[in-house]
Amino acid sequence: MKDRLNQIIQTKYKKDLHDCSNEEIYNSLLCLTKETARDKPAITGEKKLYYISAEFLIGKLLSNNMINLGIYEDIDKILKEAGKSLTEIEDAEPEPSLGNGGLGRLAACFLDSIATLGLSGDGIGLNYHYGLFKQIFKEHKQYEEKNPWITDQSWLTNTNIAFDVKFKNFTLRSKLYDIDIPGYGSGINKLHLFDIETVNEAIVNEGIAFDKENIKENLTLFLYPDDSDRAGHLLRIYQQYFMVSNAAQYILKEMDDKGYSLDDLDKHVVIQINDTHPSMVIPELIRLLQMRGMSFDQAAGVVSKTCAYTNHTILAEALEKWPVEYLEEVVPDLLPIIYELDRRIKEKYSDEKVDIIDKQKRVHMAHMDIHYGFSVNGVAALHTDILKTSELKPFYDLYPEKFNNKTNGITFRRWLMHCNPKLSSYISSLIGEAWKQDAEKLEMLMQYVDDSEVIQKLLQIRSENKKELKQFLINTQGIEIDEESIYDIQIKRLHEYKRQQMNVLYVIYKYKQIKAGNIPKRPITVIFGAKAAPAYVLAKDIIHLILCLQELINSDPSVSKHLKVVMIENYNVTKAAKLIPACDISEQISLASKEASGTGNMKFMLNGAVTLGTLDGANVEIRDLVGEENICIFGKSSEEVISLYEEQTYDPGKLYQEDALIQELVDFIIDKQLIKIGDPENLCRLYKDLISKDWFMALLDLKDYIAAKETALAQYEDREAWGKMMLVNTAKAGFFSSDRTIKQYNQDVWKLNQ
Ligand code: 26Q
Repeated sequence: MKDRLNQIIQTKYKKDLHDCSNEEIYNSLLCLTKETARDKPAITGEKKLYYISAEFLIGKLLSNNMINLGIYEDIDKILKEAGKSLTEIEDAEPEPSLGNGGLGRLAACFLDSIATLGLSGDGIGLNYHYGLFKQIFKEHKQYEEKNPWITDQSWLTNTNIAFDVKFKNFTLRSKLYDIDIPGYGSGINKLHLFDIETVNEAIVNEGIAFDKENIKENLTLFLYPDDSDRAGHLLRIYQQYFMVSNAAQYILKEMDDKGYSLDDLDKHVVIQINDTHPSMVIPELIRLLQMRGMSFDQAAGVVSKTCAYTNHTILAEALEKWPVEYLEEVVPDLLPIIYELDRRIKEKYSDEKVDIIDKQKRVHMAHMDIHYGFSVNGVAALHTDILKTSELKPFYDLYPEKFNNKTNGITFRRWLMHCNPKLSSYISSLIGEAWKQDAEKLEMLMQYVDDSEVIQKLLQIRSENKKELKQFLINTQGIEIDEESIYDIQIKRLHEYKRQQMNVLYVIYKYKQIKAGNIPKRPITVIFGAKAAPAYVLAKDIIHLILCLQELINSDPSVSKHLKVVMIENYNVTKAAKLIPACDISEQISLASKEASGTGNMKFMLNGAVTLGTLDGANVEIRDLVGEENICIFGKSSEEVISLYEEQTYDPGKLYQEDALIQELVDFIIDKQLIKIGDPENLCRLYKDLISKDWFMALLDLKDYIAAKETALAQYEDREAWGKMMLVNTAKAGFFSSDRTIKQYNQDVWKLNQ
């Protein structure tokens, strides 16, 4: 390894390792890692999975690829001997932001597990040049900039594969780039990212503004650019169709290359449709099969046995319904097929709720997936239950056999071995290395639950990780936090249903308490990290409030000794990996029934944080695993929330009027101290929304939340007992390995290697 690295460095830079800059070492390691992957066998099989997704939030790849290829430790040692630090070298790697959040990160974890389990399965998506925007804070507000990640040397490998994709008014030629996905101790799968030949990075102006109508040059520039107007929606349809047409052509090409008959498509191919973004793959495949001489009946039949759909959301506004008129404008060739698919459903079922095309001439993408796919799954037990009993009930009544649950998971290679090396090696010193292949073995840690030496060591590792995070925040944001304080962390996309605003109201509560002389036993650091969609007004108002409070509190010496607020700028996968191992309290406080699963909750649990959460998504399963005494649960249940929506009786104005504390906290949003720091328009709008609408019921659970958080903070003072909770959380996290999730998908849905 050492010789090869030196050779690469010599050829590239004509110097020795210890004279190289971190960037030069990074480029050399990139080369070495790609080369090592090339020497590993491709994973093959009679049947192959294609995981089609508009998002793959892969994060930085260097360390993870080295871990999976089994060269991480050698390289780490070689670098240390030359006086270099791998952590600093990693800083030179740009992070691709090819996803928004959970759904995209899940796809990346799945690729890791699919390869690790030796299953033949590739990802197919788009090669966004600027990905999701980079978040910048200016004057306490979020601004968006492009996030370029494709440099001369990158993980992308050029292929010679290209297809034509025909739109209404023009045809675009694609260009395929591949990224190797090495499994941990196994072979290689691929992530296929399609691009357009004619993409033009130069058309992006200030921020992330660009001509939305210039499809030939903009199609692969950004992930979901602002979709608040018609041009934005059309661009999104262009992207989706471009992705799935390439995917379908690629899949059929591989069938041909392997000499399989298209009649047997379902025996050799399974397609997982990641939310509805790739749903047009169904009509597109039918169209292509018809062009190859198959009848509509046969094509629809075989495609239905090939496609499976995963639902990631219960928020009605996030379910895609495209006006027929939009599809007409972009992909007229698909419409006769969609009309026919819809006609067959209308002929068979009289219930309008299961129509594909509704009375307002909108195509319900999820409905098409359910009728013409063989599997529908939710992403946590509670979520799947809600789909069956309420959101998708009419479909469950028609096809109970299609519905199944696959509780999400995370790859332990990235979310423990890489991000928390100290905890990882301590675990191995206690129970051996077998947990790395079989995560359920972490349960062996339970034998140490009463061993105070082990508990002390866990507490010590946590405090070392907290010191590292403190240094990171000094370096990156110039904010100094108290390493002895309790680190309370909420990191996820900004959305009203996730209720960052409720956490903010807690911060206001604590601020007021401290001002009134009720000093907490120990300082508290409340950390947020969140991007808001550029056109999501209230989400941006909440960010504004957090940034204003950060200034007010951190610059008031009488308060900042006891309470600090940190809003992480440009929260991303790399930052998550630094925050999670240092966390004491994991905030998972969505309105019950609204968070399909959550996966951050699993990452925190695995690293030994204690969850403060509602009984929502996978929190329910976390509670079942760790037991009530090792988690802090509060708030109304999903049943109660669902009935409140049904009865339409929730009235935040009443809660505000009748409860002095709620009133005092909400009023502070427009207190003159904050108005002086911030923008009255943003603060007033948020204030008004909370007392008149509060669609995600932050005020409903607020008091319960404050009480639960106070209890958790008090529990923290019994360090030994807290250390035990940490141990139980890590020990019981094995279930949330994405290896388990993928084994279940394979057993119940994909049936590869059988
Ligand atoms: C839809 C229409 C128009 C524009 C954008 C979209 C859009 C984009 C992204 C809709 C949804 C998404 C992403 C959804 C997502 O990340 N869902 C999360 O998926 C995770 C993995 O299953 C779950 O853990 C989270 O609970 C869920 O919120």
